[in-house]
Amino acid sequence: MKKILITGATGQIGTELTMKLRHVYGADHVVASSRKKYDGHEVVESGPFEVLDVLDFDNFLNIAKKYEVDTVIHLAAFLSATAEEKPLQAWKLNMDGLINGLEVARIMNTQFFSASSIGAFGPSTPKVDTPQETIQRPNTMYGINKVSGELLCDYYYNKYGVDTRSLRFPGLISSTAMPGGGTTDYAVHIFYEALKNKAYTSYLKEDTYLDMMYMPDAINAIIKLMEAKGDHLKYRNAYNVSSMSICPKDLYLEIKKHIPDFIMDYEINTKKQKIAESWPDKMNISQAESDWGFRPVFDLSAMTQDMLSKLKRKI
Ligand code: VAH
Repeated sequence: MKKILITGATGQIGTELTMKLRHVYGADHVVASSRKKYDGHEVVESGPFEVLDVLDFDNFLNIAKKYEVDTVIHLAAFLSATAEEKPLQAWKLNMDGLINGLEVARIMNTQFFSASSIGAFGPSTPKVDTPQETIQRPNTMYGINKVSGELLCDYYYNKYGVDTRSLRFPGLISSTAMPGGGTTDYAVHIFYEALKNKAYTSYLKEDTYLDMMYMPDAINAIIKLMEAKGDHLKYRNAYNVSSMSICPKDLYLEIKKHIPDFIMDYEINTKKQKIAESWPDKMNISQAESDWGFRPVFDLSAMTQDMLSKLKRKI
């Protein structure tokens, strides 16, 4: 990967990924883009930046040509909770944006990364030890977008030879950028509330298990996948990746070890609870481990310690 275009670069994954890739490959090798130019944003100030609405195919292609990119990392999308509130807009952004990116990758002969999710699974998927290949009948617009996106990536690889690569992300926890409109966002907000108010009200039930991962592990997984030899990759639609399966109570008790008077209560958001309950509790990640050496390093304890120390400095 030496000339990279990132869409959605000011989002939760995009912010941390852009900064890491600029550190690894050099700032001028990483073109960040997002729908708006947020003046002062580290991604805008630290290297090449373009305003790009991924629904504008001509602009998408022109930017790829302008910088002669060899890699497109497509992150611009609505997350699960927002997609459930605005299903038609989500279909348009998540699907038309994705196929525009795939078309740019086909025309420019670039590598192509897109983000799938545990949301690509549904209520009939095995909840524990969820296989790499299993039933995928999600009942959310976001999940339908993710399954369709995975099938499109397979299609572009098999029909046009586009070097598509993707990860089924769990909930991602970052100290850098806030999440936007996800069902798993509680796992970020709880840290801020614990530090600021020593209290948090969870919108998910205490025993709602979901796969989660600390953002540094997610960023390293993207880089490792993109640098892997193509013939090592059995799956071009997406790989299961995760580093922990936790519930709100687990996270509360771990934070409480550092902030003893931290308290948590519950006000269940039935829409988000329903989405969360349709997803697996714990995915099997062995295919990612064997095909391209996926190795997360942060468990719940290490993540909590790092998040709290980083956020203390930030708040
Ligand atoms: C969401 N954070 O909650 C995203 C992610 C696994 C969840 O796809 O929608």
